[in-house]
Amino acid sequence: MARANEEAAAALQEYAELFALTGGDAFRVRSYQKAAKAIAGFPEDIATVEVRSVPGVGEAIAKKMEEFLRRGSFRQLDDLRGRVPEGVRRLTRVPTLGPKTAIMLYEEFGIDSPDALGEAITAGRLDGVKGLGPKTLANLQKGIEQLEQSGRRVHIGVAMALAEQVMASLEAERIAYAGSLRRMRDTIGDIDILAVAPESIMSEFRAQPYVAEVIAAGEKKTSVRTTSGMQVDLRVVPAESWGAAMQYFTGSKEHNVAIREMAVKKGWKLSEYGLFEGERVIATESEEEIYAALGMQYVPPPMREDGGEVKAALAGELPVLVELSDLRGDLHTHTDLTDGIASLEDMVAAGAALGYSYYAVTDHAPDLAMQRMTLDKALEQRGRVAELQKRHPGMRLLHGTELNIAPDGSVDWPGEVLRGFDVCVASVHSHFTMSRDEMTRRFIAACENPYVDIIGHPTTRKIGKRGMVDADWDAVFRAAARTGTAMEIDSYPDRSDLPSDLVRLAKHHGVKFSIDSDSHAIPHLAHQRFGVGIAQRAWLTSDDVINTWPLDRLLTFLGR
Ligand code: DGT
Ligand code: CA
Ligand code: CA
Ligand code: ZN
Repeated sequence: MARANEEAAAALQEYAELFALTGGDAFRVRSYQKAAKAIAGFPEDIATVEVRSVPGVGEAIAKKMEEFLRRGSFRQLDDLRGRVPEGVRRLTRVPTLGPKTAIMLYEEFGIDSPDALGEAITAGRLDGVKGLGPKTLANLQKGIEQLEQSGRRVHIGVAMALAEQVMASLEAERIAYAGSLRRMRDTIGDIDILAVAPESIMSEFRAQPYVAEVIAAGEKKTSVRTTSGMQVDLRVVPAESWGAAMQYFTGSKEHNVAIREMAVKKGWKLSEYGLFEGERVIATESEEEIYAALGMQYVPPPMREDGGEVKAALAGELPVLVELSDLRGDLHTHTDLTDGIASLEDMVAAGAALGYSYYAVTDHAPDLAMQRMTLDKALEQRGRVAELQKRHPGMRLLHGTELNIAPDGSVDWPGEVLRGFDVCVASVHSHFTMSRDEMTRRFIAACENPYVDIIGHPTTRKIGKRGMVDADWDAVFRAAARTGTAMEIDSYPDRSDLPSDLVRLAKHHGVKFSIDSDSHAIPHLAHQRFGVGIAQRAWLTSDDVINTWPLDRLLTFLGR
């Protein structure tokens, strides 16, 4: 039976420790500690009895506990959590590290993060420190590792779903995500949400069922760890400085540094509250006004990485980025004939509902043995596609396949079979650890196959699971450009493959791209938004992306 006692006692104990840390009266500290022990040891669930009946619990503590039972925290605890230095709070997240030790490490050694603590222990800087024996230090190291594991970056699919859940759970006049998520990075460290809302949004936020732990609670900013382990920062900003706050908290830090320098050159100051000349407000309400006041084009968030965008925006030379609405189709999708879970009919209907001009079905080819594909099955599917085409006169169905690139660069079927497909994606699904030279030759051979149109998920990475294969990408992209083979931007968020830095390199070599969903189920079709984010981070225009092209131009590219 779950009792409220332990949690309430832990909160009171934490409050006692924070109270002591902030120089609180020692007598009261002891009375909080005694009350915490008494609550933990009380035989009945304090949620079902008068808290005042617990020995040692007076009126003031009872009030705090009643508030805790209502909403999982109490005002004085929230205040102290907000007041203790960020570095100390960060340290206290390390399992087995109490606030007393944290503040000692912070004040005497300047250690302000779990990372810094790990380095200090490894370097032996804490050897012989009173209260930190070898066993304690070893436990702290273990705690740091645990914390790192729970705080790892996640792929954008996980982060986006959580951000949308958080925004939907809160009442606000205005609410949006900023940070790396808005810049569409493929991995996200934490989620940054800005809101224009009454102060009560903070307690509403802390009480949400997805909150596992409140890391810091203040009036302007609350940080929580969610049940999935991700950190979410919620900031309440004044309505009139919405644009400035979005600009500041979208980052990247490097982009902001560059922008701030521009402001300083004009004798102005740029902060999260706005662009100012002394007391005079120059721009605060929208990002557009801020960039315009600085004499620049508006810089779309995915470009804000200090990768030349500031100079280009000043010169008025930013490219017009490809957008989701530019996509006219999807060139890599699966059905339940191989490892998809939806039928051909349902997938095609879902594609048509998205208003596509064309849609390619590209089930796996026979060399991926576990899929049990055969030429007969593929040809039978081709017949069904032709039948289905009659039901969807507005959308051209393309019968394709996802081939397997063998170690020598060959694919599943000979040319006379490949010729019968409208589109061939070719991907590496095995032998990931070949040497760089062999892998490079493998990709080049695949590009040189006249029937291979698109190299699927080229690096084969799976975020958090498998790294990229090793290849001389310059050589591969040169071959792709020369042979007219598109590189895929596989939008499936744990792939995000090619990643944006390689897309940028490939574009430099004159390569074209296909932004595909690699769908195995109907909801996956919507993943193309993530692929578009990758493309935008690489400065692609719609001309670079073959599946924004009208059908005729696409068919010419495919050369059938
Ligand atoms: P992440 O969370 O590692 O995926 O990356 P970001 O870019 O979301 O970084 P984060 O969450 O630390 O900070 C959000 C934005 O706040 C960041 O992109 C830029 C802005 N920012 C600007 N200056 C500073 C600063 O001095 N400190 C912090 N923490 N953020 C700043
Ligand atoms: Ca962030
Ligand atoms: Ca953050
Ligand atoms: Zn594949």
